[in-house]
Amino acid sequence: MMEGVIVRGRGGFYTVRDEAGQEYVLRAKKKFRRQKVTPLVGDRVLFTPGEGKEEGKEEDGWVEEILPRVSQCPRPPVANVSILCIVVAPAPEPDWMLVDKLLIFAWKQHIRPLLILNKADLPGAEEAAALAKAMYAGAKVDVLCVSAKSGENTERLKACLSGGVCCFSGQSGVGKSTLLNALFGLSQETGDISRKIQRGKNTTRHAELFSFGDIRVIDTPGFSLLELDEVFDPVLLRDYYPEFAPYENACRFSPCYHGSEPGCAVLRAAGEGAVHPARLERYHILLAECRQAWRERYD
Ligand SMILES: Nc1nc2c(ncn2[C@@H]2O[C@H](COP(=O)(O)OP(=O)(O)OP(=O)(O)O)[C@@H](O)[C@H]2O)c(=O)[nH]1
Ligand SMILES: [Mg+2]
Ligand SMILES: [Zn+2]
Repeated sequence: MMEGVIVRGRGGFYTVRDEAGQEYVLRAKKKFRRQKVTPLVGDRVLFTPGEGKEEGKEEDGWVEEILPRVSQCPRPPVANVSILCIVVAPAPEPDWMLVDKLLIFAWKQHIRPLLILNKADLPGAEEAAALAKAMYAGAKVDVLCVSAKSGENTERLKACLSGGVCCFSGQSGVGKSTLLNALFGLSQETGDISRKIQRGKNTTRHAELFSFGDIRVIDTPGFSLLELDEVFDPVLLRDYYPEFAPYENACRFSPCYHGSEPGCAVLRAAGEGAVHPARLERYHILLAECRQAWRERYD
């Protein structure tokens, strides 16, 4: 058997790239379905290549084993990511709740997040960048302002991407594919925002992994809805807000959800501006959702 990485998957066929850069189109063994395991882009796999077919068309080959995953994102569904690049832009208007949820997924999976504000050339970019930095400084999330169009900071971004698989994710139209095209000279399809809204569709339809020396990046389709679909004890939610940590021991109650408890040090810190009020407000919305899902978990 050979070893490789799934670089794309379409209609039940998986393209696997081996160490030498050779690609094989394979099907997944039936046992994966029985095990309720879906092969994902980024998976390291063992495979048997097909025989007697032209290059790239070895459709009688098989993905035999999926090697243990280091991480697995529910959305976008990719495996073995070590850096999650969350891309936002002044247009389309940033959905910060989506960013918060992606941060929770990243930290749960021990993936390092990086917040990228693209389209720094557009009006409103400075305000959006200032807001992002203010909101996420306490959580120690790096914010990098770039422009795929003008090339501003693209070299700095590139320098952040080596040493692991980086997944570009975020809303449709923020410029994920345009950025990767600019960074690596790719020619992936990109689409203008008004057309996207009319069609209600993504330009990028499938996740794909690209390698450039020691840099590996995954481009993914944008999305706007993200559920915290994994039900977990609401008391754990606060662990994904690193900016709460310095205050937590000072709360009157233990455990404290930092909801509306009297003597809550996190609420006090937010009142004093030490925790960003918008982050706390969105945390409260997620906490309510999380509590409801937890109550209904056996229904
Ligand atoms: N002004 C400006 N426009 C940009 C920049 N980067 C991307 N765009 C434009 O934004 C639009 C959307 O870009 P895409 O790269 O298709 O966006 P995407 O995030 O890949 O979208 P999906 O594939 O649908 O998820 C295109 O019209 C791009 O030309 C930028 O830095 N500045
Ligand atoms: Mg795209
Ligand atoms: Zn508290």
